[in-house]
Amino acid sequence: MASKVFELIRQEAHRQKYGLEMIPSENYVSKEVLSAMGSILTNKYSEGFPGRRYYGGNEVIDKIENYTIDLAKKLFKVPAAFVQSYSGSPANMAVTMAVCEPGEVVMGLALLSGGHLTHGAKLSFSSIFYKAINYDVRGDDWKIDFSQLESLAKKHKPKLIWTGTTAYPFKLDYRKFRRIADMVGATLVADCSHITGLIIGGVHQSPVPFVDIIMTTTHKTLRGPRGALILVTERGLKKDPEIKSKIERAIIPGIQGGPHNHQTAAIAISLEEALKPSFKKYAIQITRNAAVLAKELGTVSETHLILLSLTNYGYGLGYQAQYALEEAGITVNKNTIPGEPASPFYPSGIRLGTPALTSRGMKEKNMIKIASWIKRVLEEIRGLDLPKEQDKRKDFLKAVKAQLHQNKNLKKIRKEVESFAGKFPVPGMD
Ligand code: DSN
Repeated sequence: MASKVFELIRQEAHRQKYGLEMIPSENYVSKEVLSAMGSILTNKYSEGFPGRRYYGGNEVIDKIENYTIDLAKKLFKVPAAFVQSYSGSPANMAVTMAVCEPGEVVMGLALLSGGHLTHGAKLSFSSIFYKAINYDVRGDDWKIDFSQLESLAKKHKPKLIWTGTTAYPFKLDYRKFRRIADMVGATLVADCSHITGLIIGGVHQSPVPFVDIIMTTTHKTLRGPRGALILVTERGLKKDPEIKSKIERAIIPGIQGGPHNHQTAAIAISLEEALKPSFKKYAIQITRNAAVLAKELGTVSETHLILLSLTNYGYGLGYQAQYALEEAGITVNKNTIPGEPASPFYPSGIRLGTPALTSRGMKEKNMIKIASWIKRVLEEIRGLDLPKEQDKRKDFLKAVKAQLHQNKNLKKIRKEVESFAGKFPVPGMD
């Protein structure tokens, strides 16, 4: 009898096809990427690096890893690449271990300003084992506060400065970060996980001329399998000639054991895909779609994502919007907004984006339609008296979900969304 898991995978495939995937860090991979991920390469142990393994039988695995490294160097135009990190967080840990001794100062954008956990958030390794200092975005325009960053850097003399965001709808100016890093002698690292596809497509400035090290996940705008790349620039090699061996030692034995060879092979395929001219068109369309969607929702986006404040509906209601949109077949995530007036668990915004929709071939006119559904859903929850965290009811989230699940208007929107979404092919499925 087939495992129950296959029926669950079928249900998830249905959700991915008949819904609108708008979490900006998600995407659809190609059939070829899926095939490599589901291949016999998962059977092999290969601790170490090509030509330097602890196990026999790695002749082919060495070729796969070397090929992936070569593709990464070619795509990003860098002299060194490491492809074994399981995902973004372990890759950021490896970079931090390679650059800093425990207890040294790392600086990154605060989580509540749209940074990442591993850039110095409380409870993450980055502040447990290192001295983490966070910079913020400005309260008025939500853009990075470079004057605060400069004064914090001068005061705390960080060994490492992160540039990188997870909920930031504006372009980054790497030159400004470089200037500050140089003032204090810090290693500048770009975590461009969210925007890598945009960089490759030429719609965002490349960090390569400005930073020492780059970390990117491979599964967001890059449209590959889950995984990560660590890249070292010419500038980075000059700053620390030992950096390559430090990164290797941090990956293994520092953090990881055997690499996931099926994942490495799937990354190689996604890098081949990103090297094709069609990828540039894809990146351009992502940002065009996001700009139109943002405008329709009354805000702006210069990238692939939109951070929408819902304070005009009430404080801390992001979860209500997330659940209501989910009932309508639209997947987004609740998110804090800069200067969050409520709490990280019950934040006042939602985060949404266009990479996955663009992979299905959707264009600007489709964004106008999708924005109209989102606005209808938000209007619908405005009119409902949903249970709130402030009610101090233990089961208030369950009660919100139950009430939204009964809602006829949301069901009606869901039908429209399903019929619309079902018409667009899904890479890897259709
Ligand atoms: N979880 C990722 C995101 O959604 O942005 C960041 O690691």
